[in-house]
Amino acid sequence: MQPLIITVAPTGAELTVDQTPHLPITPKQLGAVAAKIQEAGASVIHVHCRDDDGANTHSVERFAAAYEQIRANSDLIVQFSTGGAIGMTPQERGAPLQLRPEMASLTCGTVNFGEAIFENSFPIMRGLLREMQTHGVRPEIEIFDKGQLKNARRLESEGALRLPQHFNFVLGVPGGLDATVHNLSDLVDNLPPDCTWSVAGIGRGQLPMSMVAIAMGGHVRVGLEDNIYFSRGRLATNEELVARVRRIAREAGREVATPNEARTILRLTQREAVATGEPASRP
Ligand code: KMH
Ligand code: ZN
Repeated sequence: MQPLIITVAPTGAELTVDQTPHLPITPKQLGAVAAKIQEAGASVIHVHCRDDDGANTHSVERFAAAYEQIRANSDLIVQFSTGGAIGMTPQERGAPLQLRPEMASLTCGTVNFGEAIFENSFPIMRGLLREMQTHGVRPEIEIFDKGQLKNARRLESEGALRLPQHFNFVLGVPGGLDATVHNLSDLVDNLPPDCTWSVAGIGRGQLPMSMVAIAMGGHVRVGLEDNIYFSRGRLATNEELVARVRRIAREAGREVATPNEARTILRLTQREAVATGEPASRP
């Protein structure tokens, strides 16, 4: 089996510092967390930004500062969120792509999200994919529900999305598929050819989904964006969640991927040809 890629989503858009003191908010805090999670075994960081008060922001300046701090403190693959927070415009969500991170998330369809709607119509998805292509950014396809796999294939057939890519199954969001072994295995069975995959189980689904993915040969996303508890009633840090997955994987005979090994597995060693025609190297 391939080495295990552990992605960390350390912050997200839904949590507040009142819910957990371990949420990295500022660029400096994100840089410090990046060093700790890489040391613990992570190879990818999924980035959301906040302002100093903890409010969600997708400002290019804030992402630039976060990117700089993460780069200064780690060699992690940096993946920006284009999902942002509920209520952000598609333009806001796509603006930080001009900073040319190696990857960015792309949710492949609209989904209920608790009491809200996480909107990803075809025009929104096509627009974000165009921005990614312009800036040489590789999409990670986020799947919250099974029909979203079909949406990805439609985008491919239109030429808006090049496959194979890396898919992340986000399971357990109220409004999306539950975090069950059956659902995960069904999604994996319906993955387009040659694609790699990871699973992000929400809340108490995070640990069992990670264990199943380790056994199946897939990859794992952990982090406070998806789950703030280490065990019942005990708040987690991002690095503790990584370290636990690494321990379990090692017992199961899988070592974790270094960031460069993850780049090879995810075929990130060569950037997408950017719109100017020149393939660009990593920053
Ligand atoms: N905060 C959610 C509405 C992504 O990062 O691409 C969307 C989200 C997905 O977190
Ligand atoms: Zn996210």
